[in-house]
Amino acid sequence: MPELSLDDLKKKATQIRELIIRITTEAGSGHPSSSLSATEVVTALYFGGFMKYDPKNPSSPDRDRFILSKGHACPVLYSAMAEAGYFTTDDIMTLRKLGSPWEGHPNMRRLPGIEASTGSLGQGLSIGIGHALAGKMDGRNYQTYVMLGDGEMGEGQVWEAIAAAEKYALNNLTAIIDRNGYQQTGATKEVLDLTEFQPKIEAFGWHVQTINGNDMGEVVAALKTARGVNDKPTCIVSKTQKGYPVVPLLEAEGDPNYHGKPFSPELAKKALELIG
Ligand SMILES: Cc1ncc(C[n+]2csc(CCOP(=O)(O)OP(=O)(O)O)c2C)c(N)n1
Ligand SMILES: [Mg+2]
Repeated sequence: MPELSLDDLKKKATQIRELIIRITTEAGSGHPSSSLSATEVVTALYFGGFMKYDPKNPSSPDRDRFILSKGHACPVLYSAMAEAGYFTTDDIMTLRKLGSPWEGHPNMRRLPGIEASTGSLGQGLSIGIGHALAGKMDGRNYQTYVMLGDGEMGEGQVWEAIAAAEKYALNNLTAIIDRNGYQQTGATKEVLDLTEFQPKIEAFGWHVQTINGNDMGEVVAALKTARGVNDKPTCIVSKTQKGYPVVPLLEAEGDPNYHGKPFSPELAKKALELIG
C-alpha cells in the first residue's frame, strides 16, 4: 500500500500512461483513450495510500477491492498492477495475444488480483455491492471501489445497484464515474444525456462529489473526503477527457473519441513524446 507524494503520483501516472500506449499499440487493438482518461484515479487508488493490497497475497480477505466495471479500459488496470508488482511490465506486453491471461477484458479466473470479470457493461457496481455486503456480514473492514463509464451509466442495472447500496447503507462502497463525455458511438450527451450525475445520485441518498478527474490533487482530495464519509455510500463524478492528455493529437486525427482504437506506431511515438 504505497503512499506517494503528489509529485510522485503524477510521475507514476505518466509511467502508467506510457505503458497503456505501448501495450495497446503492440497488441494492435484495445482501448487506449478509455484508459488514459481514467489514469489519475487508478494511479491514486493504487499508489496514493488509498487501497490496501499485497501483490504477494492477492486474495487476502482484508484487502480493499477495486472493480473496473468499464472493463474495456483494462490497459490502465494492468499497467497499474504491473507497476504495483502483481506481474511485470514485460508480461503485459502480451496483451490480447492468443493464450495471454492479459485478455482484452479482465478475467478474474486467470489473473490473481482481478476482482471481477468485467466487460459486459453495467454489472460491476452490483458485484461491488456483493463485496461490500459480504464485508459487513463478515465483520471485515475493507473498502470496495468501483469504476464505471459515463456511457455505462445508461445501463438500468447500475441504477438498481445505486438504490440497493443506499438501502443497505453501504458506507464501505465508493463508485467513481469516469465522465469523459464519450461512449462507443459518440458523445454521451447525444446518445443518452445522463450527465448531471451528482443531483441524480444524491437523490438516491449517496454522498457525491464532482471533480476534475485529470487533476491528481483533486482526485486525492476527493478520495480522502470519501474515506471520511461513514454513514452512506459515496460517489465521485470524475470529469475527464477521453484520451487525456493527448486529445489534440486525436483531434488532429479527426476522432477525439478514438473509441476502441489503438494508436498507430507513428501516433504512439508522438503521444509518448507529448506525455514524456
Ligand atoms: C452490455 C454491453 N453493451 C455494449 C458493450 C459495447 N461497448 C464497449 S465499450 C462501450 C462504450 C462505453 O462507454 P463508456 O462507459 O462511456 O466508457 P469509455 O470508453 O468512454 O470510458 C460499449 C457500448 C459492452 N461492452 N457491454
Ligand atoms: Mg465515456
